[in-house]
Amino acid sequence: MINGNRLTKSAIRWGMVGGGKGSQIGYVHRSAAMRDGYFDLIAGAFDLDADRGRAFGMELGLQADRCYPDHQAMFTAEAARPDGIRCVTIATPNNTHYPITKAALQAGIHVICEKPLTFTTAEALDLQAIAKARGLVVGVTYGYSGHQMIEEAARLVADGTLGKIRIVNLQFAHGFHSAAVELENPAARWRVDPAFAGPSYVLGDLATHPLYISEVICPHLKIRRLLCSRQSFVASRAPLEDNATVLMEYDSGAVGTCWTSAVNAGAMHSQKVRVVGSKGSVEWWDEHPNQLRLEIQGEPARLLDRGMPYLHPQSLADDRIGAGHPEGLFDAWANLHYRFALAIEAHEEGDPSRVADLRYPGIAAGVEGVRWVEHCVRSADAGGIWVDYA
Ligand code: INS
Repeated sequence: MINGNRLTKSAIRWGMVGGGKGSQIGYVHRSAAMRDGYFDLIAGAFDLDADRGRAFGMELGLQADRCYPDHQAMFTAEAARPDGIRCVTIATPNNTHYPITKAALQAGIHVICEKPLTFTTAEALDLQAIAKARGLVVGVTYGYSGHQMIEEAARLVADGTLGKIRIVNLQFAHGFHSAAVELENPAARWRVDPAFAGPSYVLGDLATHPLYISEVICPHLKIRRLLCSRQSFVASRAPLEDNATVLMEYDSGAVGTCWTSAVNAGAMHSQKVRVVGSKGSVEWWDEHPNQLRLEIQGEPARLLDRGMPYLHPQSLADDRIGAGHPEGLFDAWANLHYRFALAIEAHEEGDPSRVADLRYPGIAAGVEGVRWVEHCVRSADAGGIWVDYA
C-alpha cells in the first residue's frame, strides 16, 4: 500500500519542457511527479513564448533564473550547476520529442517523455542507444498502464487462469473530434497537422495506449504481421487518420484487433482491452478503471474490484486509499512516476539490475509504440495490406 512514504533516498531535481499555460497534460505530469515527493520541480522551459513561460514558472513557485526561454538554454545551464536537474519531462507536441529528448540525454539528464516518443523507429532506436550508453532512463507516459487492475489482468494471464491466449481486442475510440474542432481548439489543432503530429493521428495519439497495456498483460505475445485501414472522416485532416482498424497476428497463433477513433460520436473515451484465452477472458475499461471483468467459460462473470484482498499481492501494492474508494488517472500516473524515480536512482547508483523486474513504460515501450504506428501507416498507405513485423 502506498501511504506517502518515499522509497528513494532523495527527491529528484526535476524540470519540464512544455506543459505550460493552456497545456492539456502539463498539470497531470506535475501532479503525478510531485504527489509522493519523488520529484521536485525546480526548472522549466514551459512555453515557446519566453515571457509567458517565465510568468507561468514563477506562479508555480520557481525562481526566475530557472525559468528558461527554451530547452537548450535549460539543459546547458542546469548541466553546469552542481544542483542542476537530474530529470526532465517533455510535454510538447510530437515533432519535438526526438530532438529535445536527444538534447537532454546528451546533457546527461534522465527523461520522461510524452508518447509517441519519435516519428520514426530509427529515431527511437537512436535515443535508446544514447540512453543505454550513458546509463540514463527514458520513461514514456503511457499513463493508463499505472492502473492497478492492469497488473491483476497480467497476473491472471501469467498464472494460466485464462488458459492459452487466443484473441486480443483493443479499442480507444472517443467522439470528441467528430467535427473539425481543431478550427477552434489549439490542443486539437497540432494533433491533426502532420508537421507537428507526425505520420499519424489516432494510431499514435490514442491506440498506442491500449497497445502498451496489451504488452503488459500479455508480454509473451509478439506481433508477426499486421494490416491496417485508416480514414480521415473529417476530410481536412488527411493524410492523418481520425479512424483506423488494425488486424494483428502474433507468433503464438493468437490474433488481435485494434479500433481507434476520434470520431466515435457520442463516446467518451471507450478505451478497452479484452484478452480472450481458451478458458476465460478479462476486460478492462478506462472509464471504470477500478474494476476488471473476469469471465470464465461456464461460470457467472465476476467484477473484480481494486484494493480487495482476493487480488494478487502485486496488484495491491499500489493501493492508496483502500477498496471501495475510486482511484483515477492521477493515481495511475503517480504509480508510474514512483517507478521512474526508482529506476533513475538505480541507474545513478550504477545498479540498474535491481530494477530489472520493475514494470514501467521505458524506452523499449517507446520504441515499440513508434514501430507499431510505422507498420500501421505502411500497411494502410499501401491499400491495407499485410506487412511483416520487423
Ligand atoms: C487523448 C487522451 C490521451 C492522450 C491523447 C489525447 O484525448 O487524453 O490520454 O494521450 O494525447 O489526445
